[in-house]
Amino acid sequence: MEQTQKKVMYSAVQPSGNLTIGNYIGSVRNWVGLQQEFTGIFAIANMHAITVRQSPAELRRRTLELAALYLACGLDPEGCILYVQSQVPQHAELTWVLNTITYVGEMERMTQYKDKAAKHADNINMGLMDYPVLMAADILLYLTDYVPVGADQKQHVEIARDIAARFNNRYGETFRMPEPYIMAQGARIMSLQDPSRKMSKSDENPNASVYLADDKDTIIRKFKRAVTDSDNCVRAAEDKPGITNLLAIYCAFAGCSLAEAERAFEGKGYGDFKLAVGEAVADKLAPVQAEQRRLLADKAYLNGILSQGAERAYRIARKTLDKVYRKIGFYRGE
Ligand code: ATP
Ligand code: LTN
Repeated sequence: MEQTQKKVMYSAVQPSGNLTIGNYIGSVRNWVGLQQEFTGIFAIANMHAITVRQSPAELRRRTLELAALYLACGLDPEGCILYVQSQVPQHAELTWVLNTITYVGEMERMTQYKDKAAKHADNINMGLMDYPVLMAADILLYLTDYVPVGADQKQHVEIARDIAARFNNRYGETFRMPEPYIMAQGARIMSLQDPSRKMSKSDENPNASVYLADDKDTIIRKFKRAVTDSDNCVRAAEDKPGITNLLAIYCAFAGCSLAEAERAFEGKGYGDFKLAVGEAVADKLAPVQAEQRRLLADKAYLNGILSQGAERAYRIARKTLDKVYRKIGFYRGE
């Protein structure tokens, strides 16, 4: 490990589409807030992304865009390690070992696997089923303490814990037990068109998600069209999932509590409220978008950050994998 007393937080996002405000609120924004307290290691999970079909040119472009976005959101490349998953070969190597202590039945029960298998019925590949094992390898290689993710990823962090415990039991203490780190607010932002489903970057309906790259007019239009109930009262409630979701988004972007937001919109109708949500989101995103554009114009800088990140990640990952190979009895020469 690098010389530090701080606990390690590890997370990643797949470069599988345009990032939504769900990804931002549920993950990247929280990493930025936690980077002083923890040693942060953040990957661009391109090996996970190819478990569904990707266009190679787009995958390559999105990888750099995501790196620029991590930086534009405020991750400090000196304090944190930012790297591309496929550049550290230990991820694939540890996955193979962990595969041998993971059961097919466990993987078949994973919610995300079931959802994605239903959605991509023509491409239920081994990688899609193995996705959680690769994610466990990511987390365990870096002796991670905390994994800040949105609520949908909790099950995957739990299976990583099960796999770690199983390995430690069988071969002796090797991995640290990671814990999911899920924020009380904004861990599950819902689709604007169907508030019973999570907002997702791979939704076919562009009006369901607000993308970090959307301009102000588009953002305002999408919120205006968001599906809500018709009682015209801005208040969070179980039977008002649309408005409850918009309130969560508003609080995350305006930086206020639910009670404050409800008070601010007392007596106001949905039209005013939706406009305010759109404005709060657009105003927060504008500087991030400008910074991302600026960074993308400087490819040499971005490549430098990622190659330095890959080297730092490699040094940690190699140590862990060496230990694993030793424990399981792999021949290592003399
Ligand atoms: P895809 O649709 O391609 O599966 P996704 O939008 O679900 O992608 P991921 O790359 O799987 O995004 O997730 C990146 C991070 O964003 C994870 O930490 C995940 O928990 C979080 N996240 C994704 N969607 C939401 C959401 N709607 N609300 C809060 N957090 C989210
Ligand atoms: N599966 C995650 C992305 C991911 C991840 C990780 C998150 C890949 N490896 C390790 C945390 C830790 C997702 O967000 N869909």
